[in-house]
Amino acid sequence: MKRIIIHPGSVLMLFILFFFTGCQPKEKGSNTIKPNIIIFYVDDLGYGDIGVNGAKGVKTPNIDKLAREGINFTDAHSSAATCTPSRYSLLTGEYAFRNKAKILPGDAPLIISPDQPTLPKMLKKANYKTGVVGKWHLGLGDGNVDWNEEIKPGPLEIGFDYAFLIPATGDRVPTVYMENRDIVNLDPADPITVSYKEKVGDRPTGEERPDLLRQPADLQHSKTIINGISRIGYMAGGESALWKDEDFPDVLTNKAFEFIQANKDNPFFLYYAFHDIHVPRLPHPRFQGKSEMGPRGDAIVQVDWVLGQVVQKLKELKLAENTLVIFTSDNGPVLNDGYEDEAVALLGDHRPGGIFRGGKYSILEAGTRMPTIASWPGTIQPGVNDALINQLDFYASFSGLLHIPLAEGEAPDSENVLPALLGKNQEGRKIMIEESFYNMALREGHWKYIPPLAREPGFEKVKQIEAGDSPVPQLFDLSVDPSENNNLAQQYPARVKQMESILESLKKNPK
Ligand code: NG6
Ligand code: CA
Repeated sequence: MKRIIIHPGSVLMLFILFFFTGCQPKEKGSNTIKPNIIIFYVDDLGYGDIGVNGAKGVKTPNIDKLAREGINFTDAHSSAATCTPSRYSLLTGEYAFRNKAKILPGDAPLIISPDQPTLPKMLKKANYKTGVVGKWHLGLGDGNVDWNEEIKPGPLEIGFDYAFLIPATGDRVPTVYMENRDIVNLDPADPITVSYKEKVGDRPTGEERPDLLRQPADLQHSKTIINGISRIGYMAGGESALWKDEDFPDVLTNKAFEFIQANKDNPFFLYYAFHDIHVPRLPHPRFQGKSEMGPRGDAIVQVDWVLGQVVQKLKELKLAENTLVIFTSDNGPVLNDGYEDEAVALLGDHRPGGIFRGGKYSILEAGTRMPTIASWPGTIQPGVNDALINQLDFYASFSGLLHIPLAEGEAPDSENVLPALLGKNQEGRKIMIEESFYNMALREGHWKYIPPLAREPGFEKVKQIEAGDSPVPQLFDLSVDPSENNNLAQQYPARVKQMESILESLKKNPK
């Protein structure tokens, strides 16, 4: 019998090798660890809407577990207080205002150019497979989209290998799914026509038949009635392709499972963009009544369920320790955003923005300060992190992690905050713009400067959100006044002047 002699040194070497590599996949001949990356992007979820951040009236056990086993960020921001701009920044690493990105109609052209560098394109350089599932709202086509033909440019032209989309939002037509470049289940004999200008086809509108509505809607949302809900925009045809809003969690999560399963043996990036908790809030019947806050709270329960399902799937496939999960939201909370669904009436003592004032559309902190969790079991040390970070920064941080150099001008506003993201320090960025529906503010550490803006009250009147603008300059010290109650502008005129000039120069040029 042959004796195998194992040198004690080689056992040690093996041990060291195992200790440092774990089971993370590595490129041959390189030391780069390539975790799978999943970004869970909730829509309109506020800082205070999750249990770990003080939610009342709704329980979020899966989100809380992710936060306890990962890092809960207290000063992490979306780039803007509305959806399209935030998504634009997340995928390009560029402030949305540089591209004049605003909330888009459902038939708008794609606002990211196929020539532009993007986060998924950068990840593909590191051999990632990239997928997006859920709400898109970045426009599709080049200005005259025909929903019955191949739709492009779209996600596949800007770096995604796979896409299963809600093309715009849940409250905008077309109310159909799109997979890669095609509308799902479309009958060619019943083609889709969409118009944001005039009525097309014979579906009743909310203005004509309010009696058919499950949720009363404002004028803007009173166009085509589909699934008992009137939407923004007109749509004819496509009957066999219509979605049922209540099925979103199951349909989208199954698509995410398929993508994860198909890519379990190579690094993947999944951008899971929830429709929840945006209006219209129509959680699946099994989640109805599961919170004390009506449909808005039940939609949060549904989000929590989806997160739990995907995390469980990662465990089953033995991918959990090799996956960096980020959970966050695109803009602050809103109660009544066009439909009456009891969000205001059933709020109780729940504070959707936590201790922060404002919400969706607003220049106050709750507009962009997002519930944000990063988890990478075995790599990230659990904790709470107060670093100032922005979703813009995922781009440069992941490129740092994967050693993919950025070209000149690529992701121009993105900063590598990887040490904070992985919990190694609490140092984020020093300065940052916060963009609201109307205005732009500057954060410099714990200081916040909001330029004066005189205008008629708009959204806040209807939506019960404080827009936060004022005809006079505002300066807040968030370290002692996180709720932005005490305007210090008169007390610190030099600081106001200095921050005003930093803001103006940053608006003109990145960094
Ligand atoms: C607004 C809609 C609002 C919502 C929002 C987009 C009106 C009056 N309001 O214009 O209901 O759809 O756009 O939300 O039409 S977001 O989260 O996608 O930015
Ligand atoms: Ca949103």
